[in-house]
Amino acid sequence: MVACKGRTLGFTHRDETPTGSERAVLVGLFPEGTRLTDDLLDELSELAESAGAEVIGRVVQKRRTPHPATCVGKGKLEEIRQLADVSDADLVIFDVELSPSQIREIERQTERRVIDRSELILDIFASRARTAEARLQVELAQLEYTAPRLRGMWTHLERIAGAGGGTGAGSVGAIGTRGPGERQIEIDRRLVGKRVAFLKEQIAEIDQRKVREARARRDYFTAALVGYTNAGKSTLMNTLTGAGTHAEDRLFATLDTLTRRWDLGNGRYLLLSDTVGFIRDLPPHLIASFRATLESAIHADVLLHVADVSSPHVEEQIEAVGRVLDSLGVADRQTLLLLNKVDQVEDDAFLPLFRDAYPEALLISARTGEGLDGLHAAIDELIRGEQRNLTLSISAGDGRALNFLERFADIIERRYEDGRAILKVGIADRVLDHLHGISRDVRHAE
Ligand SMILES: Nc1nc2c(ncn2[C@@H]2O[C@H](COP(=O)(O)OP(=O)(O)OP(=O)(O)O)[C@@H](O)[C@H]2O)c(=O)[nH]1
Ligand SMILES: [Mg+2]
Repeated sequence: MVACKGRTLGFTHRDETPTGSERAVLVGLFPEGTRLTDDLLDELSELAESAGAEVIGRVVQKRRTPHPATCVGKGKLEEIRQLADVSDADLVIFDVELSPSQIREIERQTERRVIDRSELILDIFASRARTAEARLQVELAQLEYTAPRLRGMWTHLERIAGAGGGTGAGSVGAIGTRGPGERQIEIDRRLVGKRVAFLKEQIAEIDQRKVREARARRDYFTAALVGYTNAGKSTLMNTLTGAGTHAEDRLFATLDTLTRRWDLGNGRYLLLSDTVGFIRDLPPHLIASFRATLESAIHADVLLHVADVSSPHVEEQIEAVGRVLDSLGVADRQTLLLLNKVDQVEDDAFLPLFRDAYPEALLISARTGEGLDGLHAAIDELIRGEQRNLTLSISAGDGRALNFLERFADIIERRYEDGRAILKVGIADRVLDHLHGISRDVRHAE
């Protein structure tokens, strides 16, 4: 509940009024035929709580297509309004994306502030961003997503405030005191435009730095942890590298990338990066502006896709992560699926089912260490790859290249001629590529 203390949920740019925790009604829209079970809005509820809201009610509707003006139908909207009235709610959170005009209309009819799932996620990111880089990226995503919604918000909220509408703290009062009106909106729009341009410049600079850093790492193999939020990526990072990074049982515990050396225990090591978790329907603006943070994942040789096998939604989560990887353009990257938290699976009968469904996956526990020997072996094999025999000639003084070769290729024969090492090796194409990146003076010999 402390996450958004001092800020108003989802309204970093619309309303800066400090409030305590806000009382929220959750609304979900599901296709006809969906079985209405209690857990339908569980993830949204966790997100809302992560952002510091108190969830006081849930409303679901089955509809084939969203109502163009209000997303849910008229009767549902009235139900939401009544529920918000009796439970003294400040806020209505929709599990789907709403257009600016839908937000405006729903707010008018419910007399409550309304945010959608994307705004909620952006808000959580805003409250968690620690590094300067993450802050810039979140701010840009927020401005791009929220700015188009500003005009409607202010004009009609002014009307609500004028009519004495609205209820909870910070819902409309502060917006009224900000003096919205056409002129104010125009000024703010110009400021938003300027700020967006400035942020883009700053982020471009960071991008360039990241590319330089990635180049500097070329003589390492890199692996990146990716996966649904709360799957156990940071915990695995800690277990594998002793990184001491922050792991916690809440959504989006990690926002910044951390890279550490990961020893495979046979003289070989690689660099492992932990990064932000994914979630279904991650706002596209957020993916776009987080590209730099995700750069280490985008350029990694191997992706370790961590999934929480103890979650009843593990299959959907694996698919959602697949979609994000797709949108990042890395869907065909070499990926190892890790079904984590096996220690938490209560019914052992499930495990063979997972083995069948994901035959390539490894069952592991980042907490107990179960299955990690298998992970080491699998990574070692992946990195060294499919080998072919070649003869290479390298300057005998090139310690960096020779060391690398000893680690990641099999040296079959070695002799020295005229200050050069002539090596017959079993080597994978990828290792050879890296070797050329490390040294310009690697020659193919007979
Ligand atoms: N029982 C069990 N719990 C685990 C395991 N791995 C992680 N957890 C718990 O799951 C929760 C989330 O772990 P994190 O490592 O923070 O997850 P993450 O994937 O980094 O999450 P984000 O940073 O939010 O994307 C924590 O409470 C961990 O202690 C495991 O193997 N077994
Ligand atoms: Mg994490």
